[in-house]
Amino acid sequence: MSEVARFAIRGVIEGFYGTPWTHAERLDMIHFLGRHAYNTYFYSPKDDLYLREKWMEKHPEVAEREIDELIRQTVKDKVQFVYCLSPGLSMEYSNQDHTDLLLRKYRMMYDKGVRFFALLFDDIPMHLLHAADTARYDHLAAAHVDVTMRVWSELKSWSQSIKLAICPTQYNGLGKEPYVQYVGMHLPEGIALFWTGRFVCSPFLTDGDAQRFQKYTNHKPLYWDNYPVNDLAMANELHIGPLRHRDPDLWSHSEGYVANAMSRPECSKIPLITTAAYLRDPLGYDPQTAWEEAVNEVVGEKDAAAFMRFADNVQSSFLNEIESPRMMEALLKFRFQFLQGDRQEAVAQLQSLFVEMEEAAEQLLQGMTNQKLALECRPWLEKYRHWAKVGQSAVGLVEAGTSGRLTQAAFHLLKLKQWLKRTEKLPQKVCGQVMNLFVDAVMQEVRKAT
Ligand code: LOG
Repeated sequence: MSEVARFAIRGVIEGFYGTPWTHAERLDMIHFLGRHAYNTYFYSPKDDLYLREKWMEKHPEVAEREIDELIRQTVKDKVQFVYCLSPGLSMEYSNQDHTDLLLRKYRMMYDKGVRFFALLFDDIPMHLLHAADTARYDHLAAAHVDVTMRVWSELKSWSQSIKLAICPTQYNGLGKEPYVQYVGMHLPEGIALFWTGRFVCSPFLTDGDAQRFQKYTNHKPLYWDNYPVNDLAMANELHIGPLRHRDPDLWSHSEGYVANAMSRPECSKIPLITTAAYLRDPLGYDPQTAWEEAVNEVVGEKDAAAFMRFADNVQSSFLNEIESPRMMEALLKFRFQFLQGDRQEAVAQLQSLFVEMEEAAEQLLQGMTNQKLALECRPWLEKYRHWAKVGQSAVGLVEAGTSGRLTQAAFHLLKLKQWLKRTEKLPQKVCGQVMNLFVDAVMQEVRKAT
């Protein structure tokens, strides 16, 4: 009988830069993960001081109590809680006191029942920082192996069933870069190695790359997929599109799959539901179907159709090559009809598209059932509404201009310029370049005519 296509670790990491989830959001997310057959939650917001900058210090009491509650929630929802520390900004790897401080924090979590830990060395300099370390180690990889092995042996003395994952400093590429190859080859297979694929944000994750990674590092990768996260340079993109381009056999060539989420938890749920569908049945996964189901679930029946209209234009990400596919199609059809067919009909159709677009925006802005989602999406919804106004003015201009009503045309041109100016002030990515191209084409015609 064939093996069930199942990733052993099906996780989400709160691993983004930016405002960490609130305690209530975290509890809700853990429950959500359990419901969608995820089995692991990695607690690692980059901006939680006590996990990174102040990794040596104990969590404040309030945070400690909240962590207790999170752990209890994970038990209820059958999700493993992974306690992650990122000590690399200041840790002296050769200093046993530092290792002891790290272990002290792990031990506090162990005493609360945590059995899965992670040591994250991402986003730190690729070289040794302290004189004591340069005296002791040849390179950063040797230091990381040494400290990891000391931590590992202590963890194992607490319980044989403890798990440990490492995020190497070089966490993307091919796996044969000297640092990661050294780390992989010197750590036992039982310690999992995070890898984001060829790039920090990898458009494709392939079976072939996973197999090569294993050959070079002697570890199956534990995928850290930087989708739907939208931090730093991606902050103007809202990643509510479905997961795409992850190979169907990845599960058999990896230790597991972990999605890095957005600091907007409600928005994150949409792509995370599609990801759950991929993790459940990688071969049968269909992004569009999974996406529609996810939108229905998170948005609710009342607003799902309007939201889908909006979301179709909010797909800017490294996973998606065609932005605003339906809008693009409609504009291409318009150009064809306008030049070759019934002009009036072409204009009427396009105008109703932009009117419906505005109606959808208004509906979503004025009162979505899922109010939290509405709040998180608001800047993108506003931008969407603005594009609808731009579109209506542009079509008005085309209509008036081609029928020789010049006063009307001048009015629409003014409106178009005003709306365009306002729209371009909003940095959120909505409609990709599709609307700009359309407006440019209209303006070019105006220039020709005057
Ligand atoms: C960080 C991650 C961040 C992500 C996307 C890893 C392993 N680490 O470049 O915390 O959310 O990129 O910006 C990262 O991906 N580093």
